[in-house]
Amino acid sequence: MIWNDLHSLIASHNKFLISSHMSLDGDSIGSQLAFYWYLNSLGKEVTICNHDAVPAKFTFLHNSDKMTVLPLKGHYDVIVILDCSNPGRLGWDIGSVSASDIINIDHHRDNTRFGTLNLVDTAAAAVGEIIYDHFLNCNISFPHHVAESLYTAIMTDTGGFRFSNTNSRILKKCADLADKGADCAKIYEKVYASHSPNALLLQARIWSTLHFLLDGRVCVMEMPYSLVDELGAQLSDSEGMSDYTSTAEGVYVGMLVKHNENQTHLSLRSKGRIDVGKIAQKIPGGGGHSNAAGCTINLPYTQALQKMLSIIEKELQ
Ligand SMILES: [Mn+2]
Repeated sequence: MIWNDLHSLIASHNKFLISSHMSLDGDSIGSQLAFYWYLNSLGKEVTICNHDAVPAKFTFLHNSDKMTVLPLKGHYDVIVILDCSNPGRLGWDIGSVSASDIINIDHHRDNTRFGTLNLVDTAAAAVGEIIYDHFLNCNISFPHHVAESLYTAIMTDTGGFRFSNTNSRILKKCADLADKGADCAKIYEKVYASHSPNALLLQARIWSTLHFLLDGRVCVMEMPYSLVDELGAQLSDSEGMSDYTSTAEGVYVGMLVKHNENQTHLSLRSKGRIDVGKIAQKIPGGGGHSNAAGCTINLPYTQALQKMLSIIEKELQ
């Protein structure tokens, strides 16, 4: 029984490092903070360290100020990796930390089971849901700020309860989290309705690049990374823009393409039957969910886009 294995592994160790993927999102932050509270409540020594800082819209979450960025310092008994399908997405070398165990908790179906203990539930809407299940299974009661972290994790990974992973099970769990103190309206406002003026200016510039390709079946928005600094915005201010690209009628695949001179990152979105996770996997290091995925191509924008379009064209045949 995996819950018991997790429980006894935690019980027999003291120093823990928690980390997640590059470009932190609501699930990676919320689940890290919930696990941080959990390990602390068991009297463990816990460090959270990630490649990237917490985006401003998530800093309302309790203990988000405890989330540090690289470099890693010190020795750890156990590394807990959350919401990360493979170590390559961490942005740091997992081999450089001599921990005896790696706990891998994730819901990505392309997870490589890189841990010494793997808790991968591809049916879960978010890692926040898996951690909540663990708390329920072990009869662990938690303070309201943990309810808010878990609710934030699930809300963001369901696209604000709009994606196809939203169902009665998820809504019931989120209702329970509201009962346990999660302030739904506050969390919505912090995450989705609080923008800096520069963030909106950045989004306006990205909107202005919108165009359709492959007979209207593909929608593209693009952004040079330099635009973020130019407008005094944050990279995370472009997050969520990719979701709009798959909303137009007739579009099968949408993408937000961020690029610098030699490298291009594509955030792919789809509705229904087109599996962008499989499309992203055609690029080394790429992957994700069926309707939301991403990959990085080491080519300038125009060439990278061409490469992706030829993959999509075959997929749409
Ligand atoms: Mn997730």
